[in-house]
Amino acid sequence: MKQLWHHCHAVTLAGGRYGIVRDAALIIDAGRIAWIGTEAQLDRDVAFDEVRDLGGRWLTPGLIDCHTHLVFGGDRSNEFEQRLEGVSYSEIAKQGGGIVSSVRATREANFDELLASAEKRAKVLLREGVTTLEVKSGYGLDLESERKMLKVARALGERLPAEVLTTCLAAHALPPEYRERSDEYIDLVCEEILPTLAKEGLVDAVDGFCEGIAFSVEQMRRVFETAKQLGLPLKLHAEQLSRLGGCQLAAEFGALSADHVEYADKADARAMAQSSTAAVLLPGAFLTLRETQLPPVADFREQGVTMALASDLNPGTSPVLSLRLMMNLGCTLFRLTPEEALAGVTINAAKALGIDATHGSLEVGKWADAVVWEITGPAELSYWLGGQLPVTVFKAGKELEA
Ligand code: DI6
Ligand code: FE
Repeated sequence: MKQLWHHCHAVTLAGGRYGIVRDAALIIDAGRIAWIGTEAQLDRDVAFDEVRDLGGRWLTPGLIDCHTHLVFGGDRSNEFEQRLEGVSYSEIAKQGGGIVSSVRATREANFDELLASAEKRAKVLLREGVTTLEVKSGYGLDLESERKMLKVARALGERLPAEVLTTCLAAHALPPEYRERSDEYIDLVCEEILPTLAKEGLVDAVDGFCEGIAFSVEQMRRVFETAKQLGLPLKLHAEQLSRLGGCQLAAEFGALSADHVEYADKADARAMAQSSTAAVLLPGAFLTLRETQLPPVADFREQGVTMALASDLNPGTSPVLSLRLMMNLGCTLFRLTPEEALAGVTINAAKALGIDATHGSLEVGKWADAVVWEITGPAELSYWLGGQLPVTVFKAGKELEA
């Protein structure tokens, strides 16, 4: 099946750089981009099975949400109300709320219930052009429940017209039954949960929460050593609420990404640049927690650290259902440029997932994952605060139903 897409302006992100081809044409062959150039350069003698006139609209790579916790039981809108009344996040946690309440609800929910609620949320993301997303476990915190979450994520990948990459985040929080025994829980993660789920093919990457309220650098080092032995790529929730040294650990292990990173500094940026560890910025959590410490965007920029943007979709600190809204907040709160915001949800998000050889830009050889936007220019993608832009979405060259 050979297609021609033409009469559009393409933001290619080729080679990881922001670049525009005006009056562009693309040849799509068997779901991949076979050629891209200007309409004037197009070889008129080639025959196509299908020709699509994109009406002079803008074409971007399909959006990639590289950090979500979108599989979970229940919701925590009650805690949102409590926080508005002045109850703190840690007080709520002490009363048995917070992450632990999502753990309880996730353990209680069966596979079908988890899948149904996750699918609803994922579809909202997809409607505005997300063609690939990452889904973390981390609300199960025992072998069976972590397995259930990752199986739901795999099932989502089969049901949705989008790709789903799974990340095992068993080291997300201390399960209540391990109170005061966090090293023993890390033993369980390293000796049982990770090896078993990796063997079952449920794990594409390993993540952890390195923070005072979660796990220490030394505990995360053990998790990383285990993951490395299993041949799995690494990610880390690092420097979100304090500077513990997670970014340095992520860099030392050559992790794909360090995420949140509000409390990272210049030395962290330097180390991350050297190990090609991406910084995944999560303005939804920053906003929800009314955080004031800004991630060191200028240092990342200066050191050449890859900056991705993601939803962090989770029931506690980032009830976010729009990646485009994250582009807006990335610009407004973190002072990214609209160009950086678009790179952050395409090629740089692909780098943060280790799939940039095949995803994230409009380049020969890559999957024809793309979005057609009715906009006056690419900055408009970051400009609107919410709402929905009319789009046409292609996954591997195939148009998705609206
Ligand atoms: N960082 C966060 O902000 C969330 N997880 C994490 O590692 C919190 C998740 C929750 O409150 O449910
Ligand atoms: Fe997260």
